[in-house]
Amino acid sequence: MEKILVIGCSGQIGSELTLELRKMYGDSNVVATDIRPAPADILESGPFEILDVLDAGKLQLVCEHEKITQVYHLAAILSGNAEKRPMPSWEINMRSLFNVLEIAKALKLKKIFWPSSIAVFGPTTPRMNTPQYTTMEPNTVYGISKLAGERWIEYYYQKYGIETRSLRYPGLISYKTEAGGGTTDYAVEIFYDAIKTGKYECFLSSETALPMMFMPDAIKATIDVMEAESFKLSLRSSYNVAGICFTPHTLANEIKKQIPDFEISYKPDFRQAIADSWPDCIDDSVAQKDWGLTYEYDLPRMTQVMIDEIRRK
Ligand code: NAD
Ligand code: AKB
Repeated sequence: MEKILVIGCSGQIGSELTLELRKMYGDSNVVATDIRPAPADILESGPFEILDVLDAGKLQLVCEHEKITQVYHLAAILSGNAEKRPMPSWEINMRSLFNVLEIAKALKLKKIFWPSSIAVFGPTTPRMNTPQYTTMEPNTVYGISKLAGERWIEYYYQKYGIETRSLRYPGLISYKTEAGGGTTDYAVEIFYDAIKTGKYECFLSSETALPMMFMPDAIKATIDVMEAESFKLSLRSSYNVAGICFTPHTLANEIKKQIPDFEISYKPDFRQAIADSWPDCIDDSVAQKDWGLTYEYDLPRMTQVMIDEIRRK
């Protein structure tokens, strides 16, 4: 019997992944936690606890009391917010990971999921079809913490046999919960503003290409890599997952097909430099080969669902 702990259940990914895990493992077998209250559907469907992942003592007590076997550790400070508060963000991103890994070692937990990001790449990385193995010199606090985290999860696998699993998510696009302070957030905000006001002022320039992924594809990839048999995984750092690559200009044109009067303007801010250091699109052939990564959503299909669902909200 698996018993799962989700850390950061109230965020953009956690608010959807928790419900999907409850469908798979049973509502009472997925314990949702966050430092802030959870959305109503998480509170109503199963156990929830307020938990600061930096409190290692409480984290261990929850894992022991609930007889946890797997952890999905989603709490982090994302790229844009981390640049505003470098040291506290480093502390949250790194110490939380060590707390989870040390408890996994002490309690012999079966599996840990910890997400990495395209932020592990930097200005010296090839931007087009960025390979799985390449130059990685991130120049953001967030990117440095993700690259260090990748090294540490591989270390805990090799030294202590902990089944660590990870994906380098691109920017994630979803309609349930707002994005949490990243550089790719424009691709979520644009839909809300297009529907509410018919206009959007983008904080990246029109031709800034970035890899993105629609949330249902990200949730499926997360569960697939966690469910994959151990021998199929050829790497224990983190898998490239590519999704869809587009610029703000391309996305705006796609939205105009549904909302013809939609207008976009551009006022790049500090996040432009972050985006400029990240790939345009990445190569995820290793994930395809090892555990069969696939996608359902291309740009037109994702745009249609985003507009329909946000209108419904
Ligand atoms: P988010 O900011 O929406 O959610 C993170 C959650 O963690 C929040 O609900 C927050 O309250 C919680 N949290 C923060 N500090 C905490 C603490 N000390 N203790 C407990 N909970 C705490 O982030 P997200 O978009 O859901 O991202 C989840 C993970 O995926 C992060 O590691 C992030 O780096 C990674 N990721 C996200 C994206 C994306 O586009 N959303 C892309 C790449 C990687
Ligand atoms: C961010 O923009 O910080 C995140 C990410 C790509 O890691 N969405």
